[in-house]
Amino acid sequence: MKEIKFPEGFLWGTATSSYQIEGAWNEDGKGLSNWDVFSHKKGKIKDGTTGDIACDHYHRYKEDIKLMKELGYKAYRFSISWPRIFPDGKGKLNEKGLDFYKNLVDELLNNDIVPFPTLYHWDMPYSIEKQGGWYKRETAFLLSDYAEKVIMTLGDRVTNWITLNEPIVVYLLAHLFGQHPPAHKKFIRSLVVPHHLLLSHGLIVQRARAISSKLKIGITNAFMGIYPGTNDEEDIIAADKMKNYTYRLFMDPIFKGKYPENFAKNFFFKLKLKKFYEEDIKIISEKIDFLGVNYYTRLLVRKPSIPFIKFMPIKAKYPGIRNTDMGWEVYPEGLYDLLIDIKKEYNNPIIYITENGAAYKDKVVNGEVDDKERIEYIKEHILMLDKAIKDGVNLKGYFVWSFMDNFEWTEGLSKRFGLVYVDYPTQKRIVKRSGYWYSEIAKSNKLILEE
Ligand code: IFM
Repeated sequence: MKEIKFPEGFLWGTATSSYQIEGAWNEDGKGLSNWDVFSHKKGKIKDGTTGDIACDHYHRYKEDIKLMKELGYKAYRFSISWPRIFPDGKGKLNEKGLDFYKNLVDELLNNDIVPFPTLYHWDMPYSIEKQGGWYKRETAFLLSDYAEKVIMTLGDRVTNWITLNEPIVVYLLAHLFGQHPPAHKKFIRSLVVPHHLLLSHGLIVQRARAISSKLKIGITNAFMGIYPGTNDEEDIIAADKMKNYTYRLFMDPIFKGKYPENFAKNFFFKLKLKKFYEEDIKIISEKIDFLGVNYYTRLLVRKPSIPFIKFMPIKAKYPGIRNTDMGWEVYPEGLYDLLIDIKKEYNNPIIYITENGAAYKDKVVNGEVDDKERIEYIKEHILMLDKAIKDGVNLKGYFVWSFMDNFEWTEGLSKRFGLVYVDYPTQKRIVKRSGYWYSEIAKSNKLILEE
């Protein structure tokens, strides 16, 4: 047996998000969200499900937190639904919506679980989307008004706050590839979307600082390992370009106060933001306390022989490749490489891995779920955390995506990421083998390897 000990106080948690678990989509004064409307449209969600009920967490949060406590998970990352608090995005506040999160936080604290709320995990009031959503600069201010209200209410009990979850997904999947609401494919119009998202992030940081100097505030970005598909010079350059258009786009403005070269040079981008650029970039680069890293897999990149196309992501193919049920390659080394990259490139920030995990086709057999592959996946990634910490990465915690199976956006309820199995028809929770296994790590702060 080999034991790997983690630094004192390392936070072992789990993560979820509001639309994916809460249900209660039209209860207690909640307003319609972009995802309510989108998931109700025919053909948008692959298995035809919606988040109307999802895990019914809105009604079952006490039971869910009790289970977290029994399992010894130390922290819980959840998100707050903007339309639950401001049904129209602005104006009248819905007290009952705010009460839900007050009660949730109290329940967590009473159970010694550290709350890690995210203020924006993709569900926005539908009225805001209709009025132009992220194309409009005003949305950044409205999101920060809502966030300020929430932080003012809960900031005496909640220290750690995450502004946005994976803004890159909002940019690419919702505005460029047409897969998430508003399901647009607008190459030029969408160029302002990253900027407005980042602006909302910066504004929230400023508002939080004004509320209390004790608060710790950060952003969660999505990362993939991005590697050249071959050793050819052209592919190496293509991979670097892809980094500019993906994660550096949401890192450089915050950490370096500027956009990556290729993006900043874009004529339309410059034209649209000319008036506000200088003022905004100062807000965006307001110092943060930690970076949230979401990591699942890697991509290989080639330079295609098509004119004007600078890079083309391709999927790895090799004998023995292991893919999850999302079709994502299992590549734990990518997490280590990424953490080392961030350390070098962005001056060794404090990092939490705010999401990492895998979907598999889980089956309940005799009341149990034996998900060996998920244990392997998580174990291999935790080993990379240990390696990164030993190499000086400032890593403070790790959150498994997800605490329980939930609504996986356009995949619906068919993809299961949880440590806890949800039997949707009965809403029964069944702790998977991985859930018990992770419990040992969280309780002991050690990973024990059988040799
Ligand atoms: O379920 C999502 C989550 O909402 C954001 N990060 C990736 C997860 C798995 O796809």
